[in-house]
Amino acid sequence: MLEQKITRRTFLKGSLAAGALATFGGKLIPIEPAKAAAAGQAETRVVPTLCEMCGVKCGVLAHVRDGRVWRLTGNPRDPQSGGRLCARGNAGTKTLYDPDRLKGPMKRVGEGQFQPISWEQAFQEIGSKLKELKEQYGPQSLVWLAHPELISPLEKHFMAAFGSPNYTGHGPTCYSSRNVAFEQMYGGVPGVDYRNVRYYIAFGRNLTGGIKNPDVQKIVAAKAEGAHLVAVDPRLSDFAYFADEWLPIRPGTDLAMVLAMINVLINENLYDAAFVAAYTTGFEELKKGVSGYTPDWAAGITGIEAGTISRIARELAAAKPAAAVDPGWHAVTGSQYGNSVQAGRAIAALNALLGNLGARGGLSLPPTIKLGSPAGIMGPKPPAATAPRWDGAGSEKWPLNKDHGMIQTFPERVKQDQPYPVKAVIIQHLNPVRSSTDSLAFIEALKKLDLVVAIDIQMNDTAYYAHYILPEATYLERYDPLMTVGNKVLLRQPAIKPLFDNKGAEEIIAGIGRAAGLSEYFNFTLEQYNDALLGPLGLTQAQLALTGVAEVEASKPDYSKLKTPSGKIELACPAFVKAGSTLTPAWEPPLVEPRDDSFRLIQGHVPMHTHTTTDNNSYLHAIMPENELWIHTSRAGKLGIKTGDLVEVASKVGKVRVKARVTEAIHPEAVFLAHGFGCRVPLRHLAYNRGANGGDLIPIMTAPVSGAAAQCETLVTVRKAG
Ligand SMILES: Nc1nc2c(c(=O)[nH]1)N[C@H]1C(S)=C(S)[C@@H](COP(=O)(O)OP(=O)(O)OC[C@H]3O[C@@H](n4cnc5c(=O)[nH]c(N)nc54)[C@H](O)[C@@H]3O)O[C@H]1N2
Ligand SMILES: Nc1nc2c(c(=O)[nH]1)N[C@H]1C(S)=C(S)[C@@H](COP(=O)(O)OP(=O)(O)OC[C@H]3O[C@@H](n4cnc5c(=O)[nH]c(N)nc54)[C@H](O)[C@@H]3O)O[C@H]1N2
Ligand code: SF4
Ligand SMILES: [Mo]
Repeated sequence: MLEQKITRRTFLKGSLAAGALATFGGKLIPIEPAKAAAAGQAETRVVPTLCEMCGVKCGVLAHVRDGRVWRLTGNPRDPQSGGRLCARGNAGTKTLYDPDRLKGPMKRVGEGQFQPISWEQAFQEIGSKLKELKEQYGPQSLVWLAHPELISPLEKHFMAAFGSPNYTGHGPTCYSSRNVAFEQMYGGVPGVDYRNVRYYIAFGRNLTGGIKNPDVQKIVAAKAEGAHLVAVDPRLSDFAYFADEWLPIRPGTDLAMVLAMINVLINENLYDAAFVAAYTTGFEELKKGVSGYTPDWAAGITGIEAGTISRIARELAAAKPAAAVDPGWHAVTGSQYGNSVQAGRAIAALNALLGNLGARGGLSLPPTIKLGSPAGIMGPKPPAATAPRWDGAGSEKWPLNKDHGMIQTFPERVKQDQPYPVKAVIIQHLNPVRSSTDSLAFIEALKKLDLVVAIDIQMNDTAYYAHYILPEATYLERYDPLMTVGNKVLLRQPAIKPLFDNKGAEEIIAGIGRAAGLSEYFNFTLEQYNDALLGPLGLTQAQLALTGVAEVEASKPDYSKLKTPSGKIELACPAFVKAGSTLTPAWEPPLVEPRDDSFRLIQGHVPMHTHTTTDNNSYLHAIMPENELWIHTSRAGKLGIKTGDLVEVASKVGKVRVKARVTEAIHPEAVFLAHGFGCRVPLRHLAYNRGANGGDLIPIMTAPVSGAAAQCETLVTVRKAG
C-alpha cells in the first residue's frame, strides 16, 4: 500500500478483489474509499486510515502527493467521521510536519540534555537495565503507564511476558468512576443514541467541547429536528451554549439533582414500570433509598430551583424511551469528584426508570464482533504474575477497580517504596507530569527511578525526565492493531514512510522485549497479529488496507442477559456494599467546600485542542494559544481583577500564573481552567510557557470505591499577580 500509487483504476481493482472475497466469505461488505477524492487526480494517492489527533480515531483519507501528505479529509464511508473531521483532525498535517517532532531515539546525558543514539543501543541498554532490575527487585519493579490505545494489547503482552502485573492506564484521571458505576449496574458502559434522542440531559458532559466527532454530528442533527437539550454545568460550556437550557449548578452537587429526579419519577409514577419489572432488580430498595431526596432538598444543595428539577424530570419522562441522561465521560461521573461513582450510579438508575436501554433515542450497549485469537503466534503463555499490583487496584480494598488502576498515587508509592520498590517505568502515549495530579510530586518520583523510558511522538513534560526517549512514528506513518466500531473493522495504515528515524510502537515494544530476554514472545509481526484477528472474518490486513473499512457480522447485545450477577440492571447493587458503599445510590457531599476566600478549581477540554498533545500544533495554536482563568464578575470585582490581568492561582501543592477572564458565565464558587496548556519544556517552541497547567494545582487525592483522582476537589486562592 505504501509504495503503491493508487489511481482510480487500482481503487477499482482493489474493490473488485475485496468484492470477490465478500462472495467467498458470504458476510463481508468491504467499503471503498471515496472515489471522488481519487478521480481526476492521477498523481495523488488517497490512503484510507485512522485519525489519532484524539482517541476517537475517525476514518480519515490522507491525500499524498510527491511523498507529502498535503491534505486530510474525513472518509465518507467511515462509521465515525461520516466524511467530516473536527478542527484537530483537520490540523493533523501540522503534527506530522511539526519541526519540534522527535526525530530519533535519545539518551539523557544531563538535566534537559539529550544525545541521539541508535535504536539498537537504546534497546540493548534498556533491556539490560530491565534484566538487572528484575533480578534484584523482581519483575513487579517495572510499571507501564499508558493512555490505552490500539497498541495496548501488545503493551500488556510485554508486561505479562516480563512477569509484572503493573500495566496502568489513565482511567482515574478520566472515566473510571463512571465505568465502575455502569460496569456493576449494567455490565458495561452504554452509549447514547444521540441521533434519535428527543430529550437529552448532560450533567457536565460537554459534548461539543470534549468532542467525539460522530456524537457531535448526531446531536446537531437531532437538535435540528427538535430534540430538547439540557446542559447542567457550573459554567457556560460549549455545550451549554449550544443547548436549549443551561442550568448553572453548584459544582460537585449534581448527585443531589439526579437523586431528586429519581424521587419525582417514582413518586409521580412516571417511570416505565414494565421495563423496570422485566429488566431491573432492586426497585423497591431504590424507592426506599430515594424517599428523602425531594426536589426541595436538592434545591438547597444544588442552587437549582425545586420547580425546575421537577419540570425537567417530568419532561424527561414524557419523552421516554427516546430520552437519555448522558452517562458522562470525564466530569461529574468520570473522575472529578469524590461522589462521582454515586453520581454515575444515580444516572444509571435514572436511565433505567426511563426504560431506554436498547430503545431508539435511548441508551445502548455495543454489538460484538467475533475476532480471532492471536495467542498462537505470540509465544508461550506467560505464567501469571505473582506480586500484587503496585497501586492496590483489584485488592480487597479496591475490589471494583480491577483494570483502571490509580495512576495518581504513583508519586507517593514510589517515594515510600510501597507496597514494594518500583524502580522502572515505561510511559507510552501519556504525559502524566501534565495530565495526572500534583505535577511536582510526579517529577520527583520520576527522578527517583533507575529507569524511565518515554515512547512518544514529541518531547513532552514527562519525557523531559526520561533516561531514554523513543520516538514512535505518527499515526500517518504507521500501522496499528485494527479497531472495531459497531459492525465495522477499521485499519490504521501509513500514508507515507516515517519522515525521520521513527518506528511503530510494536517494533519498539518487541525491540525492548528481545533485549530484555523475552525473544520467544516477540517472534511475530504486526501484520501476522492483525491477520490472526481478522481470520474468522475471512479478511487479511492486506485486503483491509485497500479500503480501510469493512462491514462484518456483529451480534447485538442481549438486554435480557446483561453481564451482571443477576443478568439485569442492578438498581440495588450488592457489589457496592462489598466495596464499602451503599446498596442504592445515596447522597455524599463533595470532599472539599470552598470558603469566602477560596474557589473550587474546575477543569475541562476545549474543542480545538486535545489534552497536552496539540498545544504545539501551529494551526491549533493559532486558534487558541493559551488558556485563561474564568472567574465570576462578582468575585473578581472584590479581588480587583479585570479581564487580561495576570493572576496568581495557588493551591496547597502549587502555584501558577495565568491571565484572567472575568465573566458571568461561571458559578461564583468556581474558577475554570481549560486543560492542555502550561508546557514547561523549551523544546516545544510554540507551546512553551503559554498558559497554565491545572495539574500543577491538583493535590493527590483518591475517590472512594473507584480510586479515581477527584481532580475538581481542588481549592485555590486567586490574587492579582504583583
Ligand atoms: N476537543 C477535545 N475533545 C475531546 C478531548 C479533548 O482533549 N479535546 N478529550 C476527550 C476525552 S479523553 C474525554 S474524557 C472527553 C471529556 O469530555 P467531557 O466529559 O464532556 O469533559 P470535559 O471537557 O472535561 O468537560 C467537563 C465539563 O464539566 C464541567 N463541570 C465541572 N464540574 C462540574 C460539576 O460539578 N457539575 C457539572 N454539571 N459540570 C461540571 C466543566 O465546566 C466542563 O464544562 O472529551 C474527549 N474529547
Ligand atoms: N488538569 C487536568 N488534567 C487532566 C484533564 C483535565 O481536564 N485537567 N483531563 C484528563 C483526561 S479526561 C485525560 S483522558 C487525560 C489525558 O492525559 P494523557 O493520556 O496524558 O494525554 P495527553 O496529555 O494528550 O498526553 C499524551 C501524550 O501522548 C503523546 N502522543 C500523541 N499521539 C501519540 C502517538 O501516536 N504515539 C505516542 N507514542 N504518543 C503519542 C502526546 O505527544 C502526549 O505527550 O488527562 C487527564 N488530566
Ligand atoms: S474527533 Fe477529531 S481529532 Fe478525534 S479522531 Fe475524530 S477527527 Fe480526529
Ligand atoms: Mo479522558
